[in-house]
Amino acid sequence: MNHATSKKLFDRARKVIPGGVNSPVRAFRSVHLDPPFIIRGRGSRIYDVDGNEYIDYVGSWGPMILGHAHPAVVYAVRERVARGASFGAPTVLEIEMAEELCTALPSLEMVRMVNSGTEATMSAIRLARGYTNRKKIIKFAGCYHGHVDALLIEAGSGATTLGVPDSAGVPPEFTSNTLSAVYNDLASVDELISACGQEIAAVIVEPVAGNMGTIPPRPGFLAGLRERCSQAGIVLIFDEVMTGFRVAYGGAQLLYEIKPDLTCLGKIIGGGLPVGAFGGRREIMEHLAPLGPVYQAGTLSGNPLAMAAGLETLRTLKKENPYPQLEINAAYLADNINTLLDEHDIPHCCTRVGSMLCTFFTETAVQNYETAKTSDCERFARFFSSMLKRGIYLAPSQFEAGFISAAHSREDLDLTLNAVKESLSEI
Ligand code: KE4
Repeated sequence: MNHATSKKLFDRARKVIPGGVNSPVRAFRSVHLDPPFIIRGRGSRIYDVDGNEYIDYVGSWGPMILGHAHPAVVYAVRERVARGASFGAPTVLEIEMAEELCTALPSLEMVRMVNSGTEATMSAIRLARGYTNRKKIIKFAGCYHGHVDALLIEAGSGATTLGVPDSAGVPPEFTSNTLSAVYNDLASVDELISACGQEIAAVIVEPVAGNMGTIPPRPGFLAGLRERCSQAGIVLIFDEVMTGFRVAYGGAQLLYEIKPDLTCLGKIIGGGLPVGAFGGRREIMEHLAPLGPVYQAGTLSGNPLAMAAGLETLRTLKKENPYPQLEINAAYLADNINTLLDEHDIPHCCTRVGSMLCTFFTETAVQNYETAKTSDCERFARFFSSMLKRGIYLAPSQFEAGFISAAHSREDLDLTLNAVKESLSEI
């Protein structure tokens, strides 16, 4: 594959953008490559400036569940932008989005739109503290909730990929109220609650962890969190930025039948445009300004273009219900990758929930951050590189999830499996 133009653009980008990227994981550092510069996408494919075509399993890190440039979404945005991009005033679209989210997610009585998943979790944390008048927050090592100061403790995703799970520039005072528990380990939560129970405002959790690779919740884990939070008056926050409308139309809370007190959303609900949202029980949400004492705001929150793209995406998902086929396709891909790894005697742990999946290069059963970190990241890098040169665009980090879209065909999956077969003999 020729990447000459991408390399020139990357050199140019690095002169004016830190690391040449606007989000660290895009820099491909942990896979020791320069990133291709993408010029367009359609369906399951993306295309770079050198004319290379890839089957895309990143999907903009989750939003593109319908595939790239879905005609209905493109039309919705084009039609909306012609009427003006933003007004900083209430619009009908925001009501329609709020109603759609509250209908889809069992626990949502009210919702507030923001512009990113980070804003959603930052706001939900502040709201939980304002509602309970408590300070401490429990998060789980390896989970990533955006780059919120207080949550950059043992953070996953790019923070782990780059080896900075605890970021510089965050004063200890900002994280002194953040407690770190072990994912899938209720005993680690019990220890923290028995030590600080009455001081804990919230537990925030990815109901399916997608930022230390993909790690499903063990049976009883989420129910155990629900029970403990209810008993201790702690706000249970499901960070469904990734899982919302991904693992089911009603998110992980529908799939696992757990009702959190607050939910954070993003990615899919914007259809590829900048968006986030947080919502939950009315009595909590009514603590938000302008009704209550917890301040939160945003110039472009509920932006008409993002609402148009997001609403069209959700309406298409509801109308076409791709989830059964996504399950079949993802299982087909994951099961065959597992078989190929077995045949090549390569230590591995394949994980999946719905159409989010991951291959860890470790013989350890991956159930939390520590076991995820036993994966051979250099072998992952070799695998990534082999797949990329065969036209398969995976997430450029062992500590990320891969995604299948409704646009991925069986042919795409078989081409991918052929590339896996060839790559595994190289790594
Ligand atoms: P954003 O601020 O990036 O929109 O969302 C932060 C966030 C919050 N919660 C969860 C569960 C998330 O997965 C994310 C962001 N996900 C990463 C990918 N693992 C975004 C990719 C990136 O950082 O470039």
